[in-house]
This record gives sequence, C-alpha cells and structure tokens, in this order.
Amino acid sequence: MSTSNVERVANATPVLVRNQELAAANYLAFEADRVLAVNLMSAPGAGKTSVLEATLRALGGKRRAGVIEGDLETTRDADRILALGIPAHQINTGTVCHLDARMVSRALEQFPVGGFDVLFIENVGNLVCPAEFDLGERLRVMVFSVTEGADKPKKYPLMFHRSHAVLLNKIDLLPYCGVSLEELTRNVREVNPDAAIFPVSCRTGEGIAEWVSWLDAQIPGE
Ligand SMILES: Nc1nc2c(ncn2[C@@H]2O[C@H](COP(=O)(O)OP(=O)(O)O)[C@@H](O)[C@H]2O)c(=O)[nH]1
Ligand SMILES: [Mg+2]
Repeated sequence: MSTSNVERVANATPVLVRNQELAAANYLAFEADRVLAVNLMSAPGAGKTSVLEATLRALGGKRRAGVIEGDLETTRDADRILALGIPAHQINTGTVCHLDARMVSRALEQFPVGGFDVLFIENVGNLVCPAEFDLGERLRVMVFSVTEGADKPKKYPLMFHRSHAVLLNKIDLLPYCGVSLEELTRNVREVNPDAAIFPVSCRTGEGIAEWVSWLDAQIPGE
C-alpha cells in the first residue's frame, strides 16, 4: 500500500509523562531494596504464568523470588504462584488493559519486596499497551508464542523493541502451526538487534535452562 494511504495516530503523552515520574520513583525503591524487578509482558495466553512457574521451579531455593500478578479479573495466576510456595500479590485492573506505575506503587504498600532478590511483575495480557507504561522495572521480558505468527514483531514492534529478552514459547507446537523459527527470529532481530532471544517450551522444558541462566546472571550478587 502507498504510504499516502497510511494514517499515523498521535499518542496521549501527558498520561505517559506522569507514569514515567511514578515509574522513576518505583525504580529507585527497587534499587534501594536491591531487588531485580522484571516486567513480564505478552499477549493473553502466550505463556507468561507458565514461564514463571518453570522459572521459579528452576531457580529453586537459590534465589528469593516474589510475584505481582496483573489481570482484569480473578486471582487465578496468583493462586498458581502461591501453589509453588512463592509469595504472590494479585492486582485486578477491572477494565484497564495494562499495569501502570501507580498500580505497582500501591501494590508495594501491601506487598513489601525488600526481602526478594527478584520480583516478577506479570503484566495484563496485551501485545500493545503494557509496552508503553513503564513500572520502574530494570528488565522487560516478553513471551511470544510461536502460534501467534511470524509477522507479529513487524506489526506490533514496540514491545519487541523495548524488551531486553524475548522468549519464543511453545516451540513444541512448531510442527503444527506452520511458523518458521528462523523467520520469526529474523523478524524479532529486525525490530530489536540487541534482545536476548530464547526459544523455549514450557511443555517440554526445552530452552528453560538457558533462559534461567541468563536471568540469574542479571540478579545482583550478595
Ligand atoms: N503446548 C504448549 N502449551 C503451552 C506452553 N506454555 C503455555 N502453554 C499453554 O498455554 C495456555 C496459556 O498459558 P498461560 O501460562 O496461562 O499464559 P498467560 O496468559 O500468558 O499467562 C495454557 O493452556 C498453557 O498450558 C508451551 O510451551 N507449549
Ligand atoms: Mg497469566
């Protein structure tokens, strides 16, 4: 299509500027507590909670971890984390399609994170808005399931572009969904040449050790 037929829409910046201020305060609080805050993002169902379950199991007792869960409704994801014996706090956003820095700052009042080495914040499932709202995290990690199609990094570039690591999940399903891992990886690289990319399967466990080893290296030492 000719570019003259494409309209680009301007973003609502004052909301984002205010969010950045609150995110900066959260960032300083996390640094003061020496906790690595990880903002985990994806479309609904890509496998964020499954990745968390696999990651928490692999970290074992080696690192003290906590989880803040974001969903429109229910405590299902927090319950899945609590079932592993890991402290978890659920935020329900109602109709809001992403977490923001204010929600996280309020959660921290009830869920102190000073005793953790790593705090995972599972964002609301959405491939668009979470990428615009920083929470004060040091790491942004994205889960992308191969069933979503190889073209999505190009069509929804912001989350891919801003992520420090991209997990290509559900590789056990590659034979059934007609997606080439090479093409998908190439498309991620085109929007983000620097991201660490990990093909994984939460179903078979493939690739989880490589991802967890990378993550573990980001956690501040004693
Ligand atoms: N086949 C397969 N299914 C997976 C994998 N990871 C997650 N799932 C399934 O995908 C669905 C959504 O997973 P969930 O972790 O709840 O995704 P979230 O909404 O991003 O937190 C569940 O039915 C999981 O069992 C995987 O690696 N392979
Ligand atoms: Mg989830």
